[in-house]
Amino acid sequence: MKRTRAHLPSRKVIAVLAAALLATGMAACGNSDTGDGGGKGDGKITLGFSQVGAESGWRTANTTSIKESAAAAGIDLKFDDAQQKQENQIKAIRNFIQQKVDVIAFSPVVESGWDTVLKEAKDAKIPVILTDRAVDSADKSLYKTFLGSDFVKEGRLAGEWLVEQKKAATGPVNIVELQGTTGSAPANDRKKGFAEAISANPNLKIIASQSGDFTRAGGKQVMEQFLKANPKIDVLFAHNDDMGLGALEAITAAGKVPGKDITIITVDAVKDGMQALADGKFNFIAECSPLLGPQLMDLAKKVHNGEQVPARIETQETTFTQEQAKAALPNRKY
Ligand code: GYE
Repeated sequence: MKRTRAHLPSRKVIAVLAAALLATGMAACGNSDTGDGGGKGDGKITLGFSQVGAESGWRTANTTSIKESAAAAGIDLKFDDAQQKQENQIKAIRNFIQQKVDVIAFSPVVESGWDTVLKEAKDAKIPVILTDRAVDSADKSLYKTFLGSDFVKEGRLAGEWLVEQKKAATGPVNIVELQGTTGSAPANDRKKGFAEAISANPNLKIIASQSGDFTRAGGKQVMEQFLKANPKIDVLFAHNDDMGLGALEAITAAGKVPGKDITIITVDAVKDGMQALADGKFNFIAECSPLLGPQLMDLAKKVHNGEQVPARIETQETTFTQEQAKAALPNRKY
């Protein structure tokens, strides 16, 4: 009894203190929420990011870069994986708007069909950053900036290398092309840049071109079809390493030597691709960097603060031959 009685007043005190603390906390929360555009109230920027999926080595490295950079920059990241479906991305963006995140960033799986949801974000006054891939919206005020590679240039660099390699060819050089995800910016642009470059030599002909959806399984399956339908294939241009790696299996299974019987050109330069290049199975890679995280976090802070940012920020990239891949591999981060 004595003990209970002794505890009663202090319990009351605790209850009063707790109520007081709660009230202060809520007030603080309310204050910073107004300043934060609806964040959690802890002063941190909340970034909603809708990722395409996990279709390739490039994508995995990109996701890691974004997660690590958000943590390092003290940004509260809400990450959503759309499993390569536009409808999932639209849903994720609408959720971010409802949650009143401070900034939305996303890598659009395809180029078209974004105007409505982007307009919704704009009406909610949430700035949007395009990461990695572009949209074809005519209204450029729907997003603040686009951070990513020049995919047309990557395709062109791949094509120019081939033109140089085959400059002595006297007969037709048969090329097959593994396209990325249908309707995606990298598939559209790499196709365009490559076609433009190889038009310099009429001997270079694309005899088949189909999507392998940027995956290894897709690359293997489509390459099998190409090999069945075309007895003479001299060159494979794959829009990413993963499809090229999948195609290696199909080529070997067909009794051909990749890198010798068939010249293989890819894009990305992720570790597995670089290994295939160093091993002589690939012949050339146009680099596409997935390490967009640090720049994205920097941009998120700037647009949140209302600072002006450039409308387009291009990633710096290079190309690799077999010898250059051997030299670069030991220090390759992804
Ligand atoms: O090349 C490919 C990935 O959008 C640049 O998407 C990216 C591309 C990359 O699946 O591997």
